[in-house]
Amino acid sequence: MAVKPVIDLILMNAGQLITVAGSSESPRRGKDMARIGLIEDGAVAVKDGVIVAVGITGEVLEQVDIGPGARVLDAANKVVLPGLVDPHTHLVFYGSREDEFELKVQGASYLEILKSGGGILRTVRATRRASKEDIFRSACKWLDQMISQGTTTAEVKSGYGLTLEDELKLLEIVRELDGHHSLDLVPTFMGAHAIPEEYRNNPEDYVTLVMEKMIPAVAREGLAEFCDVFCEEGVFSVDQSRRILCAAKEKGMKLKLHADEIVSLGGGELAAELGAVSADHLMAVSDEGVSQMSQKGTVAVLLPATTFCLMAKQYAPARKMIREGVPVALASDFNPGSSPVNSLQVVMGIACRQLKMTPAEVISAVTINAAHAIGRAADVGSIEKGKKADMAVFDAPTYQYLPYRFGTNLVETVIKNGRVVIGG
Ligand code: IZC
Ligand code: ZN
Repeated sequence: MAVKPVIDLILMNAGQLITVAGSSESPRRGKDMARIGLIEDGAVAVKDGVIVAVGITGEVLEQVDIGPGARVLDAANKVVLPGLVDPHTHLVFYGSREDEFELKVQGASYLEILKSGGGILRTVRATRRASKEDIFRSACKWLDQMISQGTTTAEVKSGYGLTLEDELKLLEIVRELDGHHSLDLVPTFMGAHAIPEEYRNNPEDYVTLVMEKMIPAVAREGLAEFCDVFCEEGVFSVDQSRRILCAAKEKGMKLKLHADEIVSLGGGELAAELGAVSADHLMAVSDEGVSQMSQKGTVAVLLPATTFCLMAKQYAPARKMIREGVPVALASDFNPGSSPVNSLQVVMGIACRQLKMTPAEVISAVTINAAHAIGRAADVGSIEKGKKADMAVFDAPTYQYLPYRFGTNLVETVIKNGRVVIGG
């Protein structure tokens, strides 16, 4: 008889264990987005931070030996999900912009504020002035808030430095945060987040700086896995975005794009053309963009909390994307301007109501598809043997209850790499 693994943690009797298993190779699309692998009376056994058995509690108990001192967690009447994955955040910034929020409530637009030197550029000024320690401390606070709400892996973009030194400083902070905090981070270089004030009259020179100085330095230091560009009217054109992303691709970075957020420029098409891993936002994506993304398997990372915070009318066409086979993921877009929201539970609630995604589709979108959007699907995003033991336990009778009960943190326990980091 095979030797049973001696486990150090078991979570058992779960009312609903949602595994989202079976899609580590490629993201879920179409009707498969609603297949979430529900097990009633479920259990997960963990050894050295890795999942070793998943199934009905009685069956899992037969397959393992519970080691002395092992943690035994009872999840009766609870819903257990894979640790949530947030594939789009801008969390290394300093300061806040609640005064601009007040102006927006009174009718000012996001792009008008940016054009007049506010918005991203204001946060750039505050972030350049701040010390590394201050930015680190502020980001730690955001990460604490995120993990307490069930997020165990997140992508983080630079983009509030906009000089070689400041962009490197922000990516170094991301690296330090990843080592220091239990939440796992995936770094993205986004020097092309805005044209900095000092290049206002010669934006092409800034594009050259990004391509010829910043990207090679970031690649040399191994500070970012992805490169992203804010392709938007008045920010970076489609042509500039293409050139920057091609330079990054040449240096071995994977690609993302802020695409068709406010104005329909063809960002979805560009992301598909370049083989980007994801195109994000897509509120104004064209039919052609959706069709090309479907053909290429580009993940659509939708950010409905941003649409909500911008008080915009037009949400991304999620139903059309799912119908046409585009893999859909969801993210917070956490940033001090267009989305001061770092709770994926809030995003899930908005996604059901405004994108008309079902609770099951939303769960695929914040777990396995989100993991695919940041190249981590082999390790996280589902509860299955061999994957990292990242799980969130919610005080909820059913999985549908999660997006239904909008605005309250329902997380009771979070397990990261097999360790209880929240509750328990
Ligand atoms: O600070 O406004 N959209 N980048 C692109 C942002 C929003 C962040 C910000
Ligand atoms: Zn963004």
